[in-house]
Amino acid sequence: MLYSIIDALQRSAVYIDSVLKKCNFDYLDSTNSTGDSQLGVDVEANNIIKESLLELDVVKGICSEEEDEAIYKEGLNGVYLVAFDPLDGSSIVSSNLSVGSIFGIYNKEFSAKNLIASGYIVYGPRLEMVVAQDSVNHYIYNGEEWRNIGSLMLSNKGRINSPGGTQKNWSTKHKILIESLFLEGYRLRYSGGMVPDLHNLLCKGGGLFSYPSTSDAPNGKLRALFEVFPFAFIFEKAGGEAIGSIGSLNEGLSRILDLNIDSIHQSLPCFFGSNDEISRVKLAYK
Ligand code: AHM
Ligand code: MG
Repeated sequence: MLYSIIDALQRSAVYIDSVLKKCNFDYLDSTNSTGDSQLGVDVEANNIIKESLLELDVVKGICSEEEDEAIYKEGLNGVYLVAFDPLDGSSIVSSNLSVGSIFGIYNKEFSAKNLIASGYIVYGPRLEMVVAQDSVNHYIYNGEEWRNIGSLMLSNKGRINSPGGTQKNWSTKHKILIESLFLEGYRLRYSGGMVPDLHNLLCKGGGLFSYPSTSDAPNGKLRALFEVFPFAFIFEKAGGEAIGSIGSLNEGLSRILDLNIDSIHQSLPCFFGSNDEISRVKLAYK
């Protein structure tokens, strides 16, 4: 059953990849629910994924970063809900950096505990897809078909540091944490697209990606349903961890997949990484 959803997303990926190769990257006059300006290609990618999912009998509903509300199908037996960010990295697409699509597949309800599979597509020099269920499978498209090239697993400790958010707005404890990793020899890798940045961590065996609470964005930037929950699921299945918080950071950081959200467009501070780096984050934020 899940296979038909993955198949639809793979077909959408090929289509969106061809659109990205041809289109311009002009902004429209419209904004999405979070208030972000929309590119024509954001809307086009959204329509491609939305239409390919809604025509499947197994899909009960969808929810997209580019739509105000979730869309439910009436009177059918589908049980799966799919939440997706159709084109993540709008701010870097015009400079031809890699961008992606992110998706989470939920059983009956859009809540972290009901997430049963998730993944992302990378539109880069190669078209790639990663799907996490029991393990994390890595596919590449060779121009004709998708090939599974193996599974992704994180080491206990990595060497990459990918720190998001405006640095002048970081808290002191966050600055100390990030600086301590650099002083130990971690290398900076941050493109501004969470798909290529987190994919790089997964392919290179680990490290830390952070998008913290900042003075200008106390709830972080990245959205729970469309970006954070799917990657939390992937990192756990790859042997790593993902922690974050809803609301006040005074309540501390918790496992992201145990968190409950109040609205579909909610954002939260988040940390993804190997076990060693996540232990350091917990200590730094204690
Ligand atoms: P988008 O959905 O508008 O593209 O924003 C999400 C992106 C993530 O891919 C990335 O990690 C983050 O925004 C980068 O933000 P910043 O430029 O503040 O570092
Ligand atoms: Mg996004």
